Amino acid sequence: MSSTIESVLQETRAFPPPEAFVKQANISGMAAYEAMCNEAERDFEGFWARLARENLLWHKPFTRILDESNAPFFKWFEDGELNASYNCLDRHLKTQPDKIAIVFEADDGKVTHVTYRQLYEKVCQFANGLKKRGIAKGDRVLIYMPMSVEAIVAMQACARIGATHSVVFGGFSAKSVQERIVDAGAVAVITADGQFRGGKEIPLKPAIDEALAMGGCEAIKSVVVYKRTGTSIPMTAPRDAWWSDVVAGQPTDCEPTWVGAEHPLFILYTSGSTGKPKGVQHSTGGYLLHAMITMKWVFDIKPKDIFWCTADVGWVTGHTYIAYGPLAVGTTQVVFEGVPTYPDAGRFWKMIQDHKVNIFYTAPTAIRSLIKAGGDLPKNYDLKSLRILGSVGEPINPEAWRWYYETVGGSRCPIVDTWWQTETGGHMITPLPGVHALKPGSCQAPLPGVIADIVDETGHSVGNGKGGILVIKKPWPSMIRTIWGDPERFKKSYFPEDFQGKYYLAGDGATKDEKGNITIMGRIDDVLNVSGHRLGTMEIESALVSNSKLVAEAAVVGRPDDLTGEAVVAFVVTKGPRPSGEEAKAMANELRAWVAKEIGSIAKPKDIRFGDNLPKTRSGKIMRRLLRSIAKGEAITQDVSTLENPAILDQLKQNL
Ligand code: 6R9
Repeated sequence: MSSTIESVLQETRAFPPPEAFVKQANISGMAAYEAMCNEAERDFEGFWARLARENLLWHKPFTRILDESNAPFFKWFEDGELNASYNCLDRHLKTQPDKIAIVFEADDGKVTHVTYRQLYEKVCQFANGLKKRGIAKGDRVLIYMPMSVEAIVAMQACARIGATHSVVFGGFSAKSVQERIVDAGAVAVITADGQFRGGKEIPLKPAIDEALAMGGCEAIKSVVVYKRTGTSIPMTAPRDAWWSDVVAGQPTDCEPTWVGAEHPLFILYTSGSTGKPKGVQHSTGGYLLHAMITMKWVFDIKPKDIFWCTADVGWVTGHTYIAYGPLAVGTTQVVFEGVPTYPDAGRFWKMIQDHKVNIFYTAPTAIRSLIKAGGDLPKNYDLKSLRILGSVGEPINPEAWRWYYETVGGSRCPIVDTWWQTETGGHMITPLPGVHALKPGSCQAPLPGVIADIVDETGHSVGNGKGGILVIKKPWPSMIRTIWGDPERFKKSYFPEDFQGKYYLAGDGATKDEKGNITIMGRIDDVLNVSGHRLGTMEIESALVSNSKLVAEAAVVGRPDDLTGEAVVAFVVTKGPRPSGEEAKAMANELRAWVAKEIGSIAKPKDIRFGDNLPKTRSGKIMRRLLRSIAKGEAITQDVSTLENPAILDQLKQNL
């Protein structure tokens, strides 16, 4: 594969949008884009205020736009009042009640349609049920659900009553759930008995029981369980209740709870450079605004479009581009329970064909695995409905880009390579389908109103043709408001003193080419990107070291991986003698299972190496750069003269 990658990397063609596409686009042509950028430059606040008035339905209009008085704790539209669920559902009741909101395809292929009116009624009933169970405005509710209509209903119902949800991906362990319940101070959990993925049944509720038994979760007074698999599970009365009982007899209307624009709509945990995940807190008004405008600008959404984002609602992509954005703009979207390779690697293409999907949004890791599992399969399906393709989560290598463009998109569909983060709330840097000539592998240009730049360590712009640190120089409405319960860490992580606390530090390195196109080079902190999932190396190290029976010390680094982008490599010093041969293999497996239990399967190290020690300087610092070279299998060219014990390098080079 690497030789093809090289040949494509030299690909210098640009892919301009077809004339006909430009004509119909919501942002039509470069002049239109530049006019919007200029408007934002001329009157930054006026620009965002105009969009907020045009897109959102306000219960009480805002009079203040941006409040910078307590920077970097910025506030947007603060004195305005609205409700996110009202903005996603009620607004469609008069205009398009019978339009399909969700086409749900289950793992086994069963399809269910839910109209906007039906979704509204489900959300209202569940919201009433939550209220009856004592959940109120400001409460935090943890959601641990399979991909389902009910997961969306749960999020929307929380929003409707002003409760702040915190969705935890179903692949995370009981321990991770417990930590998040404690950190968020949650009072209720919404979960399911289990889920189906790839023909297999995976339990969910047992992890909740386990988490709640760990202690620190005494505030949880209610656990609502949606029955998905029907496998019998223990229910603890009166704490646990079935979803069907919670909604039984509840009215199908529920007056929305109006909240201030800054009211926390949700907290979503993500990995940072230290061991403890960060609870990224988002607002209601600014967040929803960005979800809506990016649906219109980036996905060029039109009333008849069928939209499909393949993310899980446990990630930010599933929040903005499943649970909120598509509903707020009234689109029909596909929601999928299963995995791309079941029953075979043609599943995505069959679903695009069956549901006549127009806009398809997925991750490079899925694209790469589908190329590997069946690069010719898309040709067996009718994919002519496709109009736009999207990519998110990690850099897309030009090889995967070209396959996506040609084989999936028939060389007809613009690819929007959208750079953004849990913290940014929505797309930030991306080509626009009716504006930019595409450059494979590059996210190219910031959205109007997003003031992105690449700077050096002193905060000076590097200019075209150079690389540096990606920053956002002005606040934007959907930005992270704080780290839940840790404002100091928020300031330190995102508005560091290096830049006088003025710029938002994204944590990514990037380059600008001669034309100013931005290309992301990857994280500059200790965060890995495995299959588009963010994992902190420190988080995995702490998980390993918490196995005090086996592990004395551990260091974790990333290594490039053809399929997953990056792979986790762990270097471990054991408590007992260094294992070798079969014993080492068995111990590596035991440690992998341990990490899966501590964090979740996605964090399992692909490769574990054992050494009598780790390479350290005489002052005791682990030389991670050396470990990265060893992990990659590179020759060591670094100076090792400051190493305490150079002999251990040979031990660590040994693959099991
Ligand atoms: C939405 C999401 C954020 C990190 C980000 C960056 C990487 C995301 C990318 C991309 C290159 C893209 N990333 N999109 N890198 N090109 N189009 O993924 O959020 O899980 O918080 O991850 O993902 O490194 O900093 P999140």
